[in-house]
Formats: sequence, C-alpha cells, structure tokens
Amino acid sequence: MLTNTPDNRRSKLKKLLNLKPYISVMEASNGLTGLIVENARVENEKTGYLKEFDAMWVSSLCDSTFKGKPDIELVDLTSRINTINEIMEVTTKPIILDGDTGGKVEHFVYNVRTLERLGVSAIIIEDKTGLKKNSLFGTEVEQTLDDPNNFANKIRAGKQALVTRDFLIFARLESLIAGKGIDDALFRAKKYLEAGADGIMIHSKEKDGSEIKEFLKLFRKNYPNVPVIVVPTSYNQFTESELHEWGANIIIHANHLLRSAYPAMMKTAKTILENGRSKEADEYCMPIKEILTLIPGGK
Ligand code: SPV
Ligand code: MG
Repeated sequence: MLTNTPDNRRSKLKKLLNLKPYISVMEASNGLTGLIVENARVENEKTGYLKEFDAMWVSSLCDSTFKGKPDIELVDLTSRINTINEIMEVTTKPIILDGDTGGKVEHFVYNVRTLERLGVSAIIIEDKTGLKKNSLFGTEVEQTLDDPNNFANKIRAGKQALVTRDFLIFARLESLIAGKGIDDALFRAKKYLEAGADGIMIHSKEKDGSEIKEFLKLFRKNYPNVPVIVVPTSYNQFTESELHEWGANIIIHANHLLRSAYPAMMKTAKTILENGRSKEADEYCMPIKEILTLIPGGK
C-alpha cells in the first residue's frame, strides 16, 4: 500500500536537494513508466551500494508523444494533470513538471497552486514565447525568447501565488537553444533569480557540452548554492558525477523510456505483420505469465 500525502510528496524534492550532492531524475509519462522510475535499482558490484532514481520528470515532449501529439503546448494542463495523477496513484517519488512556457501569467498563478495542492514538487518554465517548439530543434525552427522582464514577472507572480515553501519554480534558460549565447543566459539567470526563481535550468543541444561547462563555470562564481538543472540529451557522453563537477546538481534524463519503447514496439508490430502470426515476435516480448503478475494484485 502506498502511503503518501500531497504534503509529504511535495516536500521530498527540497529535502533531497539538501541531502545529496546531486540528484538523478528520469522521465515518467504514465503509470507504467512511473513504476519503472520508482522501482529500477542497480547494485554497485564493488561497494554494494544500491542506486535508484531520486525523482520523476513529466516531460512535455514525452507526455505529448505518448498521446500521438506534437510538443507545441497542445496537450493542455487538464490532460497533463491526468498524467500526473496516473503517476501519483502508483508511485511515491517527487515529481518535477515540465511546464513549457508557463502560459499567460494570469493562468500561471492558478496553475502553480493547483500543482502545489496535488503534491507536485517543482515546475520548470522556459523563457520562450509564441508557438513553443521543442528545444532540441535549436535554431532549425523559430525559437523566440520572451522579454526577460516579462518572464521575470511570471516567476515573481508564480512564487507569490504559492501557499507552501516546498513547491519550487525553476527558470529554464533557452538562450543557448536560440543561439543568443552565454552572456544572454547569465544576464537572464540573474534577473530570474532576483524575481524569486528557486533555481535555473540551462539547456543546450550542442553535442560537445562545452557551452554548458562554460556557462556553469561562470554562473557558479556568483551563485555557488543555487540549484542548477541540466538535461544532457545531446551531450550524454558525460556522467552525472562529471556534470556535477561542472556545477550541475539536478540531472534529468528526459526521454529515454519513450525512445527505447517506441523502436521495440515498432519492431514487434512489423514482425507480426511480416509473418501473419506473433510466434516470431515472442523473442522480443516478455512472457505472458510475467506481464500478468508485473503489477501486484491482479490475481
Ligand atoms: C522535454 O522533455 O519535454 C523537454 C526537454 O522540454 S527537451 O526535449 O530536451 O527540450
Ligand atoms: Mg518540454
């Protein structure tokens, strides 16, 4: 039986940030992937230390893609909350929501309170405006940055609307994604932190990680203790501990369950089509007995 209240769950992220040098976060997009993030555990052969994920990332890319929709803020908050509730029903780890641009400030102040009440621990909003396009397109598509003062006001209003001290609002800097450079990102980070952001996320699609490393070096000179999130999808040759040495303390693996599930499912579908039966696909599938008992309580 899960014993978790919204208060209890919400406060877990802040506690973890105080306890651990860095935290490892994994995409969860529905009940089943939530269970994977909740339960996956590996043992270090030398130390015997068990490693598991600390928290869950409810990605806009993955939540949209699992619904067969593009990542353009088309899946509305009601639907995103259904996903969150589905995950919350069966798991206990803290949840960080990808809040896209956060929408209109007049809506944002309501939405943060709804999320806070549900027991979500944090929202990350990005400083873009207009029709949001996924950051990993970089400058291949139009990426318009919001006016820094507008975005700072959104953060300030969001923080003022909250009831508890446990719900965190992170400002996601899209300067590098939009090709505006490190100085622009540093300038904006200062503004957003002054407006009350609890931390920042710095994003990049460059493969060598050098602009992230440089940003963190400069940022940490002035802000040694502010939580900093990175999403090393493009520069995933670096380990969590290396990224932590650079200055990051929340590392999000943003889409890897979706990206591993899709090719596996397509392969099975094509194998059945090619053979007119499912026998040849057996080797790609878990035994039926195992799936029946994967979720306890079904028997
Ligand atoms: C997401 O997972 O939806 C994100 C991260 O926003 S990224 O796709 O890298 O922009
Ligand atoms: Mg997103």
